[in-house]
Amino acid sequence: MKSGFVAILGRPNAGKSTLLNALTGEKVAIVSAKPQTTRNRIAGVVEVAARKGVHPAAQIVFVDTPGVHKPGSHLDRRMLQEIYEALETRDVVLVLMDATRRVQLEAAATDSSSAKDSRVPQVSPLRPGTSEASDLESEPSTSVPASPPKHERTNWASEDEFLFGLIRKLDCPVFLLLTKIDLVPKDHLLPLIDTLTKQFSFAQIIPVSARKRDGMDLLVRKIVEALPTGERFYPKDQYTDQPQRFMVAELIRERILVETGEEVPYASAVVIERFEEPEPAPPRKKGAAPARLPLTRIAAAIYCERDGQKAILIGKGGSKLKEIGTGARRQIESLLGTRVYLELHVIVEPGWRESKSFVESLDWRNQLERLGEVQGTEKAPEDK
Ligand SMILES: Nc1nc2c(ncn2[C@@H]2O[C@H](COP(=O)(O)OP(=O)(O)OP(=O)(O)O)[C@@H](O)[C@H]2O)c(=O)[nH]1
Ligand SMILES: [Mg+2]
Repeated sequence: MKSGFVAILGRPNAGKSTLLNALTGEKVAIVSAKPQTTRNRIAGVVEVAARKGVHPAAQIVFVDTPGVHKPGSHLDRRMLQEIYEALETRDVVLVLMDATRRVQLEAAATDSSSAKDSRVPQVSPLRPGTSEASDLESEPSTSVPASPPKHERTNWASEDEFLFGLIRKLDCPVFLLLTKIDLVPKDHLLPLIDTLTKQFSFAQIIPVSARKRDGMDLLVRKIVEALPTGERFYPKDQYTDQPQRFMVAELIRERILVETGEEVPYASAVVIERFEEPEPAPPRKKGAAPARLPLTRIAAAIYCERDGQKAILIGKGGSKLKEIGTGARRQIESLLGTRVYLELHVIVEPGWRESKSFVESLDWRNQLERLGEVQGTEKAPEDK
């Protein structure tokens, strides 16, 4: 069989997490219309059956990453670090470009060459290592309705260059994926592909729509062809590396992204404080009525940076927190397959995004280590 790691790279909102979910057929990563949704790298594992005369069976470990953006806070730098770590182990890299945005940029570049407007970035050719680029003040009106707060809007052209700089250092096959093609007229795609082919020597260029599942089979086939021969990295039925406890935290954060605006989603973080799995149900007696689903009890803290943000998260008479809780609980119940009792509370932690220790403590891999330590300490007296 074949197996390997495939890093999914791209600017914020390119559709990386949507692609991961479409490929795995599971909700592995949260998705939102707001940029910078993903904060940690997340693996999604896909088993591919052998196709006679086409390819052998394979296990592909896709690794979703945070969107490449100019770091402003310690949280941003941590997100960039996650990208570097995903690139350390990879056999193939997928670079996702939102086709709707590229079409806008192409159009802007064409307009600018006639209007000679120096503020519009030139998209061709992309030069790695050069960070000077013109400022793009208004966002293109693409499929993505939401925009980051003004102070977080950064320079798109230079971030594209940074992304290309990252992949130029790689020695593995790099595929370009034009995403969200369901939103772009077909006649716009060909010239775009032509331009991008001149800018970088991609091993493959594949237009996809994760939403419509267009291009998925071709993508998987090309990846399997490029992977080395090897054994599975994960058990056959495991679809992600994230423990459920952290998927739950992400589902709560997803509701915050959906339910709140402005600064609040960016200044929010979720930490699970209590996660009590139900006792295994006793065997059912013959003829007895089916037992109610077991209950998982979860308590989570939502961190934000200011009192004003806390007031927004709680809402009038607690209404907003209730909406967040109800929406999250439904998703968590479908993830866990149990009923869920969810308790949420909001804590102000001023300037946490700038705090190295706080940001590190949020990382689920670090939390997992600490939990292991705590459990180890609790068990110690019995071990003696
Ligand atoms: N129409 C359409 N929308 C898509 C498609 N893929 C993603 N989107 C939308 O694009 C937005 C961003 O998608 P995400 O998957 O969260 O993007 P991302 O690259 O993971 O973003 P970050 O985590 O912020 O870096 C969401 O509103 C998605 O629903 C697609 O194939 N078609
Ligand atoms: Mg994402």
